[in-house]
Amino acid sequence: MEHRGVTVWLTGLSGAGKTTITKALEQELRSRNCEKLEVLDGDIVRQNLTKGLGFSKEDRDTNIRRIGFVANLLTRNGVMVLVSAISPYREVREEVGRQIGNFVEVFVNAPLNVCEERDVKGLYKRARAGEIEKFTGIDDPYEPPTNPTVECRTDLESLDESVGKVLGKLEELGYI
Ligand code: GGZ
Repeated sequence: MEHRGVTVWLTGLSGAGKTTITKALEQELRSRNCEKLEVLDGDIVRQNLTKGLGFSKEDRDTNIRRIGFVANLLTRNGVMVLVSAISPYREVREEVGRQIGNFVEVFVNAPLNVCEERDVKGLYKRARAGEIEKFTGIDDPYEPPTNPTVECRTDLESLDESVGKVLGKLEELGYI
């Protein structure tokens, strides 16, 4: 299937479900023969493209701008890019969105207490114990999108429902 380039940007707290939705979306899009597809996951990008950056506002903004730069290059070459990063600051998310243009913002939303209960990697526990500083939601801010293209309430809806919402929006906007 040929499609227009677009960046689908998933933002939300650690443990909200960004990576899970991204993987399911990738699988579904590939099964629909969407071949020009690339995933940029914050966790992995931080091991190479943005290696060495920490979690100060400045470093997080640099992380997001670099991811945005690469996503923009890919998008304008007709690639569908799935970005998964906490991206806690509204201003830089919006800046990157304006640059890319073909930009779908997905707010992966689960309340902090739910993310903390899930604590898939045990990071919240470590943050509460003071072993990790500047942990988003604990002692560092998260600014929710004011007008996301799609909102997935992962505490209230199933994975299939969340993925279906994003796919539905991509269809509605003519990207797939
Ligand atoms: C938030 C942190 C932190 C702090 C390490 N705050 O859920 P994860 O574990 O697998 O993914 C998180 C990842 C955050 O990287 P991002 O590139 O998405 O962040 S940002 O967009 O804000 O630049 C989390 C882990 O790294 N992690 N320390 N202090 N998340």
